[in-house]
Amino acid sequence: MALLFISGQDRVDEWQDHLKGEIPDLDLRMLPDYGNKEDIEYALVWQPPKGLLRSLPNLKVIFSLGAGIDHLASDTELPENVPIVRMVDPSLTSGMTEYVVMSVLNHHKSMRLYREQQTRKEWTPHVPPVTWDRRVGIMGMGVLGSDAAGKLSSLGFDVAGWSRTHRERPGIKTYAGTEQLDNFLSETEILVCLLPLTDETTDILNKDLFAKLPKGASVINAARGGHLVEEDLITALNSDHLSEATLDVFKSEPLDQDHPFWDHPKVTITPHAASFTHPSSSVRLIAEGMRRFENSEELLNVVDMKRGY
Ligand code: NDP
Ligand code: OXD
Repeated sequence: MALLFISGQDRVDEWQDHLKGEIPDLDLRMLPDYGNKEDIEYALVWQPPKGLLRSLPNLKVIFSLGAGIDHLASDTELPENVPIVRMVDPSLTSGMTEYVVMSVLNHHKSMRLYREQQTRKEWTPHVPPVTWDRRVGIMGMGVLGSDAAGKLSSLGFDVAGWSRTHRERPGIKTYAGTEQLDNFLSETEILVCLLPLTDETTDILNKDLFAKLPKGASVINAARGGHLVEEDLITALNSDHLSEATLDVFKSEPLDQDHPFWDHPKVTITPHAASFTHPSSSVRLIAEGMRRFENSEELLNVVDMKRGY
């Protein structure tokens, strides 16, 4: 079985070792010399060159190296009728939950202010509310949002979640659809975005949405840069309507050297590093997906391309 592997990362050797360890008879192909197009039956990819996947006549399944599939959906020439399986992996989920919990705690405990104060040798404590009086709102209650919501809730935070369809989660207030978005926002002090990037969610973090958050609220975007209207965030921070933002993802990555976010005192930046897909755990899911396909069993975590995620 030939699998074409296209990685956006520089951990190619690690991936190779784990793939071969998990699937010993795997015929692993990589760009640029991947041999006969006819041989390729599976693809495991991050940001493949546009049109490439469609040119593989015997492709059975596309595995996305990421949970998000916007890197594939932006290819207008994707093959029709080839299922896309997205990454749902415990290591990716726990990494994201760590990032969200860390960022929420940083906002909750005023860590940005303390870092600033330290540069002035200033000794001023800020008393946070108790966690059960701190309202955290998570946009996107899928695999990642639900896990983060559960962990934040067990730390005592007052957690709410917003999704497209209604989701019941024990101990979490849940809201769904555009009709319940305003209520969700009005009760959110720390907003976390974990939505997939689709036509409906592009530019969703904009000035109208920020205006619906209470004054002093903060924003954490760990999903995609395409969700955020960057200049609207800067305006909301400069006017003190929003207190701070932690951003892992950007419209254009790497973030341009001249971008105003770099020097903004209320912005914390990480370089699309909220979480990673670790080969040691995720190759098992790829092997399982291939096994399922070969045995005509139902594939798991297949993307609904009409819905966009
Ligand atoms: P899921 O598909 O499991 O969850 C998506 C959630 O978003 C669902 O709850 C869904 O609602 C909700 N949603 C989708 N569209 C809308 C809408 N229009 N309005 C309201 N809610 C909506 O995705 P994951 O949790 O696995 O991943 C989320 C995203 O996180 C990925 O798409 C990716 O872009 C990003 N990500 C970023 C990483 C990083 O390192 N920065 C790492 C990994 C992922 P419903 O439940 O009703 O379907
Ligand atoms: C993902 C990512 O989508 O790492 O998994 O961004």
